[in-house]
Amino acid sequence: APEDQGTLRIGSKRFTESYILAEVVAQTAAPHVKVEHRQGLGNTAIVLAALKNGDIDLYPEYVGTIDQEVLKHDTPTNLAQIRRELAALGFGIAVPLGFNNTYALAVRGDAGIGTLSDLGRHPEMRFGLSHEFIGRTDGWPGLARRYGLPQQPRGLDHGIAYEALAARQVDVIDIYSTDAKIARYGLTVLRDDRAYFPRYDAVLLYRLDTAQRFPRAWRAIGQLEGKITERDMIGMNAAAELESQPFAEVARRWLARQGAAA
Ligand code: PBE
Repeated sequence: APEDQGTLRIGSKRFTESYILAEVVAQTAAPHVKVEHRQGLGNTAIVLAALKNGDIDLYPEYVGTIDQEVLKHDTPTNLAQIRRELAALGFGIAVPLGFNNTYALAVRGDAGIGTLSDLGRHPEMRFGLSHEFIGRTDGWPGLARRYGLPQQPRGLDHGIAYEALAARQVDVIDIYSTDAKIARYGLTVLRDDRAYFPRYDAVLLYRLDTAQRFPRAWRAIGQLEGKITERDMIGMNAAAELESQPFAEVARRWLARQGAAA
């Protein structure tokens, strides 16, 4: 097989899990090609722009995000249609990693409610939602409509949301279902009883020329398919966020465990 030429550039969005997944991919490719991890470039729109203009070759993304935020569909679309529309943009999705990381809303464990519908009966509850969630079509505007929620959210950085909730500065936050802090803070994740949120299965979003340019690295990366369980991902997020392990170290340890199991 021909050698891989040049540098494989991997991007990530600005949150813990994205950094870790990009490191897993980078370390998987590293024996085959020069790799560069452009870490924490920004929100979805910014990382997507980097992919479009060729600053990066691929990054970890989520199917629901690709459907609603990248392709701007306001109702869930099937995977074949998503692939067709991505191909027209020069992109592909590959290597489903094996877990779903959905948005959800959470409250303190003592709040006494259990579903998103319950929020409609508590207009006094104060919402602190991440900026991207407030702006997205699959985020707050559609959620407020679906459940008839009257509250006005305030914008919070996801990095401080759990602490703000614990300190009772807000009563409701948006969470990512693989966040380690859900369990750490004993939160109640509100059941999506009107099935608002789509699936956010983790995949790689890549420029279609990546497979040809980096055949060896691409084949190695393909071996990650289906290997990361939800439990693995929560554990890796916990190692980074609760034990302050460096992202590269978290990725290295997970890969080492895989090697031992293979
Ligand atoms: N998330 C949770 C997604 C959406 C749901 C943070 C993993 C994202 O777009 O990054």
